[in-house]
Parts: sequence; structure tokens; C-alpha cells
Amino acid sequence: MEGSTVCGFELIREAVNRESSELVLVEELKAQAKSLGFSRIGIAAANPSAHIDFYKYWIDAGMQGEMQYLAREESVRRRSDIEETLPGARSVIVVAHDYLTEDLDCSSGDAAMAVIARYARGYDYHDIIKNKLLVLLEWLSQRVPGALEGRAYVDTGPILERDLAQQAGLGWFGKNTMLIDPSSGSFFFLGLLLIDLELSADLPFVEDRCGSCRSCLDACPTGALLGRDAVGAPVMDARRCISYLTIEHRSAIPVEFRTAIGNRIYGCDICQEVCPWNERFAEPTGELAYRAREDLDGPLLVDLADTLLSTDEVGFRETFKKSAIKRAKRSGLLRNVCVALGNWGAPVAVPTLLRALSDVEPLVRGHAAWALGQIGSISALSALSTKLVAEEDAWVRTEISAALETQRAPRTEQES
Ligand code: B12
Ligand code: SF4
Ligand code: SF4
Repeated sequence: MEGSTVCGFELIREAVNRESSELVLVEELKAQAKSLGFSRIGIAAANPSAHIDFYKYWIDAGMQGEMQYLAREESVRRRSDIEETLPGARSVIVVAHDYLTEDLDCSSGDAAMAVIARYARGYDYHDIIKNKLLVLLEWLSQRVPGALEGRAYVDTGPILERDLAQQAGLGWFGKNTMLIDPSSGSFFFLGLLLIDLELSADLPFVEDRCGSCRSCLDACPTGALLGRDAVGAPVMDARRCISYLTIEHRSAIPVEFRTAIGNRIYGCDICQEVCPWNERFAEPTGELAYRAREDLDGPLLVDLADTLLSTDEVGFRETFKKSAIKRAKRSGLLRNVCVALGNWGAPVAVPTLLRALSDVEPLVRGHAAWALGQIGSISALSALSTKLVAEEDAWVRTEISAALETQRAPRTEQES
């Protein structure tokens, strides 16, 4: 009897020791993450997602548009359960890396300038965050007995990153679908470490702090944000989102959205910029790697178009190899710049657009035609008429005809 009591105390003591040393480890882990530059860190249990049905509904409704990688059967299965990605996964370490930098020329609202979304003005965040996560994983593996299995993810794997971040207590889902931290807003990236070690999880962030605000819904120029559904999930029709249209959408930008895109040539920040949580709490990051590259700090649209027109795909990849912008590819970025030039509407852009009208890529020629139609000067329209005869691509011919059609009464060069 006495022996079994001693044995019971021993077991309790062991459990208490284990728990307190685990708590110390978690505290040290969090401190280590901060020293690597992550502003916040939380831990979620590697449980199957409670929100996968919403995800499936979203895919079934086709709201992912051309982002087929989101809809593949394997990708949906892996999103539903982390075990599918890392067998034996027990915990997910979720980190936030702030990327807001001081406002620069590119935020000026000058229609002659290109606006690039804030997240893509500096070095590619995938590389920056992944390297830091691997350092954190190495640090952790040296502090636990035995082998530690882990995988680092930043935006690239079939993981519901925001869902896990909410589980790890990092913030709530705003009506703009962003994960928002009550102390700093939403201008942060997420990074995840999946590990086969059980760590005590943080409490999920369960509150919805949007309240009755609807600033993002009202500000979205394309009506992509549809509000919350019956159970509170924020719904976005990505097919309407400028970020999708300028980055992920590979084909022609539907005509109905071209004007609303304005001079945003890569991504969009409007629904974050109007959010009161960002207006009040977002601070510039200390991460130097996210400072805008000189050539991405509000370049003139004409200069950017001329540079891209003089570059081939290989040159484009070289120029943007350390930037997230490479994702759009040369043709996608030029397509976007043509749309922005059309929205600017200044005849001074015509010579550049005439070059684009002869580009090797039909995607570029078609959007250049649209832009020339928007400018509608005599030289623009006469170039379009000439090109209509020579153009071999059927879709580009349709764009040229539509551009000529919209301009029944040509303006003189001075008028616009
Ligand atoms: C595809 C994608 C996009 C698409 C679609 C965006 C979208 N809203 O779905 C497009 C190209 C439009 C896009 C744009 C942007 N993106 Co993006 N994108 C992704 C990606 C790869 C997948 C997102 C996804 O699965 N969407 C499908 C929807 C259904 O899933 P979800 O957004 O996770 O939504 C969940 C909720 O609805 C929730 N849910 C379900 N039921 C319920 C019920 C309740 C009550 C609640 C509260 C929630 C809830 O669960 C859903 C999953 O089912 C993630 C990385 C990743 N792997 O997660 C980055 C990611 C979301 N993007 C990011 C960023 C930075 C951007 C941009 C800001 C870039 C820019 N400036 O242009 C914009 C923001 C636009 C916006 N308002 O969302 C960050 C967001 C960080 C943050 N603080 O939230 C991520 C996490 C990348 C990263 N690692 O940092 N993106
Ligand atoms: S990123 Fe821009 S287009 Fe997309 S939902 Fe937000 S405001 Fe609308
Ligand atoms: S703008 Fe308002 S509704 Fe939209 S995410 Fe921010 S707080 Fe929520």
C-alpha cells in the first residue's frame, strides 16, 4: 500500500516536471521566434479542420476561378487534415511576419504610376519566412530528445493557413477574409511549422471584432467581398478580386473588371487599407527585406511597360527572381500594365501601347488594344484599324474590333 502511494507521487511529480519543462520549452520557443523577427507566434493542435465543409462549398461554387491547385482532390484532402501532409503531426507552430513599410511614391494615387501591393514591393516573403522557420525548426530539434519531424510552409502548401492561425490564437477572420490581430491589424504574412511533437496549444481566437463595420465591403471596387454567411464565415468571390485578377488569373481579364482595376498592376490592398484595425494599429515593420525595391516604388507605367516590352521571359525571371512578382510572368504583368495605361487614358502612352500591340504574346496585344480604345486618340484608332487587318489571333481581333466599336467619335490628341 505504502509502496503504491510513493509510486503514485512519483508519477505525479514526473508529470508535473514534464509539464513545466514543456512550458519552459514553449516560452523559449516563442522568445526564439521573436528574436528571428516574427511579431507573434501561437501553437495549434494538429487536428482536422472544422471548416473544411465551407472550403468545399467555396470550391464547388467555383469561386476559386482559375486557381485549380486549390480544387484538386488531393489538395482538398490535405487541407482537411494535416496528418495527410505530415503523418504523425501533433502540433502546428504559426508565426506572423509583419510587412507594412512606410508609404512611398507608389501609394500616391497618381494614375500615371503603377501601384504594386505592399506585400510584393520588397524581397519575396516565401524565401525570407521559410529560411527563418527552418532556423526555428533546427533550434527546436536540438532541444527535444530523439528525432523531430517537421515541415515549413509559407503560402505554398495545401494547408488552411488562416484557419490554423485562428486556432493558434493569432486573430479573427475579418469580413475582408483577412486574419486580423487586434493589436496590429492584418498587414502580416503567416508561416507554419508542422511538427510531430505535442506542445500545449494556445486558445483559439473566437471573437469577431468586426462588429457592424462594413468598410471593406463598401470599398472593394469589384464587389468581391460578399459578407459573412449564415454561420459567420467571411465569403469572397475570388474571381472578382483584383489580387486574383492581376496575379493568379492567367487569361484575359474580363472587360467588366478592367476599369475598376485602376492602376493596380499587382495585387490589391484596398480592403486592408480601409480597415479601422489597420488605420489605428498597423505599424511599419522592422524587416528591412520588405522595403520597396527602387524599381517597384511607384514606377511610371510607361517606363515599366517599355522595360517589360524590351525583356523576354528569361530576362523577366532574372529581374524578378527575388521578388514575389515573378508569379505573374512577363505576359501577365504586361497585361496588367496595359490595363492600367488604358485607365490612365493619356495619349502620351500611345507609342508604348503600339509596341505592346505588336508583342509576341496575344494576351498582351489584346489588352493593348483595349487600352488604345480607352485612350481613343486619332493615332490610337488608326493604329487599331491597321492592326485589325494584319492580326492573326482571333481573340486579339475581337479585342481590336471592340476597342474600335467603343470609340465611334475619336478625340483629338489634345483633348484628353
Ligand atoms: C488563394 C489565396 C488567395 C486568393 C483568394 C483569397 C481568399 N480570400 O480566399 C487571392 C489571390 C484573391 C488572394 C489574395 C490575397 N492574399 Co492570399 N492566399 C491564398 C491562399 C494560398 C489560400 C487561401 C484559401 O484557401 N482561400 C479559400 C478560403 C475559403 O479559405 P480561407 O481564406 O482560409 O477561409 C477560411 C474561412 O472562410 C474559414 N471559415 C470557414 N467557416 C468559417 C466559419 C466562421 C464562423 C469563421 C470565422 C471562419 C470560417 O475557413 C476557411 C477555410 O474553409 C493563402 C495561403 C494558404 N495556404 O492558406 C494566401 C493568404 C490567405 N493570402 C495572403 C495575402 C497577404 C493576400 C493579399 C493581401 C495579397 C495582396 N495584397 O494582393 C490578398 C488579400 C485579399 C483578401 N481580402 O483576402 C495571406 C493572408 C495573411 C492574413 N493576415 O490573413 C495568406 C495567408 C498567405 C500567407 N502565408 O501569408 N489570396
Ligand atoms: S483585395 Fe481589393 S479587390 Fe480583392 S477583395 Fe480586397 S478590395 Fe476587393
Ligand atoms: S473593414 Fe471593418 S468589416 Fe472589414 S475587416 Fe476591417 S473591421 Fe472587419
